[in-house]
Amino acid sequence: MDNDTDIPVTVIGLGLMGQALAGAFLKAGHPTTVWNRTTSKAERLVAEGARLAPTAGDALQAGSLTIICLTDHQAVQEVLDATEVDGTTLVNLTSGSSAQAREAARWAERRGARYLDGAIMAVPPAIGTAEAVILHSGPRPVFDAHEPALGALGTVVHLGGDPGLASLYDVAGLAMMWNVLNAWLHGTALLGTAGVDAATYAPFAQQIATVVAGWLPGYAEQIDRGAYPAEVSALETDARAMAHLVEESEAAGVDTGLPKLIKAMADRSIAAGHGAEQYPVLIDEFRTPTH
Ligand code: FVH
Repeated sequence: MDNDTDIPVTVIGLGLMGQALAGAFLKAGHPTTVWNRTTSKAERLVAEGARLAPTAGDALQAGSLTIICLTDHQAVQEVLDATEVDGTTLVNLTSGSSAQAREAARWAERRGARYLDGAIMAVPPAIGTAEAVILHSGPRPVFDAHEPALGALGTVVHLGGDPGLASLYDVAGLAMMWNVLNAWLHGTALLGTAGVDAATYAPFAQQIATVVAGWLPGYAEQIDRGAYPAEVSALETDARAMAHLVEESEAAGVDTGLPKLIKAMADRSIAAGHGAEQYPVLIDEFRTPTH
């Protein structure tokens, strides 16, 4: 394993994220070559010591490791299709679906490149700090060989050999984030009708979120076992409280879409005979979608 910070690296794509990635490599001491369609975005990095390559192909040849961070996979194909990638190592941190990641991995293999897909779970200012978690998936030996250099970007994790895993974790994390935020916004709207402002509700909501987060390992165990004994509460008890949430929302003139969706899932599960089981039995509703 090479852990020398003089390993030359390349960053293709200098949007907000690509600039942060290249900046972190430079700060860690890596000779850094950059390329971007709009060359002016390289100016600050060049002033900091980066080399601006005239073409993407030239940039690829300069680094023993190339990070790609563009808008989407289509942009990646547009840039790489006309470029020689044989013998290079590509780490594609562009957001996309798991299917796109797997297709990109097959494409790279056909063209003779080593390929890791990745997902950045951070915003640009966090890049280069331990707070920036960057997920990778694809061949483990490729990750191991480049982990020291990748480590300049943040906390790097390898999830497994399936190149689609990083994208799947990415969307799973986003689902968590948006569902938590939407639940909080819903509660904030409800309490707002009684004159409670968002800042007053926030600490209470934060406490609930923390308590619920603590349930996850035990619930995960039930899901993995496929057995859902009601240890603390039965689904039919939850469903009665869900009805209150729908009623309160209707009465307050707050949007009922989310609570009705949650209640419909519970109702379907109860109708299928799972009312006496515990909440995570709803996993089956997600596994057999009606939408
Ligand atoms: N910014 C963030 O907080 C998030 C955090 C989580 C993950 N993302 C993903 O990172 C990818 C890039 O995001 P970004 O924020 O850097 O995006 P932009 O600032 O809009 O930069 C886009 C770059 O892509 C280049 N580009 C787009 N299309 C093409 C193309 N057809 N050919 C060549 N380059 C292309 C664009 O070039 P230019 O417009 O400057 O010439 C930028 O370099 C993204 O997947 C996020 O989901 C970031």
